[in-house]
Amino acid sequence: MSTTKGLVLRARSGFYTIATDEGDLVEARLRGKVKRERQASDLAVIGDRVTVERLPDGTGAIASVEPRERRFSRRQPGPRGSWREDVMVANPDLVAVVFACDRPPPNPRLIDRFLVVGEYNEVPTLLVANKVDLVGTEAAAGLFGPYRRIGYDVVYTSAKAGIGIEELRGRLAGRLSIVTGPSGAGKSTLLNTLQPGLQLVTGEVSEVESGKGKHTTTHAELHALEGRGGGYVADTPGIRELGLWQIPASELAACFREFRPHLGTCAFNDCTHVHEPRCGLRTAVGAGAVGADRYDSYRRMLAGDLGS
Ligand SMILES: Nc1nc2c(ncn2[C@@H]2O[C@H](COP(=O)(O)OP(=O)(O)OP(=O)(O)O)[C@@H](O)[C@H]2O)c(=O)[nH]1
Ligand SMILES: [Mg+2]
Ligand SMILES: [Zn+2]
Repeated sequence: MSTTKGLVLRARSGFYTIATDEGDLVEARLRGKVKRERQASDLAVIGDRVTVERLPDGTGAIASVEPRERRFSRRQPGPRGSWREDVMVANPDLVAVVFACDRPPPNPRLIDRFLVVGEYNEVPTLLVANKVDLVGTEAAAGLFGPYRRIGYDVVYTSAKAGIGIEELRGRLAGRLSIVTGPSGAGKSTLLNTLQPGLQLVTGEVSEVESGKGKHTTTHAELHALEGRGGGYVADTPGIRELGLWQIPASELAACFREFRPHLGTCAFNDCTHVHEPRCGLRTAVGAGAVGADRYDSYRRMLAGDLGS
């Protein structure tokens, strides 16, 4: 029996598709030993590097999963009212967060949650402002310009009008990335425009649903990118909420990158930047050096469903 190493492209209810280092695809299941040794949330996910034993019938068995260098995960409801970690991708080089400029309109609170999870997990985040054809470049810059000013990479695209596609291709080339964001933002349409051979299913955002989108993509899957540099990109199902997985309250403020220069200037070392006197961050918000919207996101996350 021969073994090989490979990359998990697809993981679905116990069945995995592995791109082996020998250049073929193998359908595999997990060995019982691996299931016992790892937490349920920690079983192989897309982006994991694994060792596969080749079985006589041409399928494989995953014998081990390599430790992850990075992850992008969220908090999901678990059994009996508990919470569990949902690792959306292992070892990503980039997380491309796609929001539409309209239909559905961008949700700044949700954008900030993606950015916070990216910062906490030390995964570079790219903001993709799609459907610029609906609002024009000026209005689009009004919506997403503030993120560029605080240092995030923003690409303006229209899958429909073919705008920004080469820029997006350049960002994905040679990397392992996922595209994520709300349903209906145009994630699958963008990837189809980038690489027509993918033929991903896309859906209409119906007016009846008030532009919310309807979850056309149902599972995450990594696809090999053609052309210069190669790489892999995963299309993923749209998400409504991004639960924060075990981000300590004391580390939240530092996950807002433009807050960092101000965090050492508070009177109290353990300042939560909410009610304490002589808070450097609140002073910066008052002076307009830090955006009130971002500070509002911080307070909501702090007051809401952090941690556990
Ligand atoms: N006007 C306009 N419509 C777009 C653009 N990109 C995508 N759409 C439309 O938006 C709708 C949703 O596109 P999808 O690609 O299915 O969206 P998605 O983000 O993959 O949605 P989920 O799979 O549900 O998460 C479709 O009707 C697309 O034709 C764009 O750049 N401009
Ligand atoms: Mg989709
Ligand atoms: Zn403070």
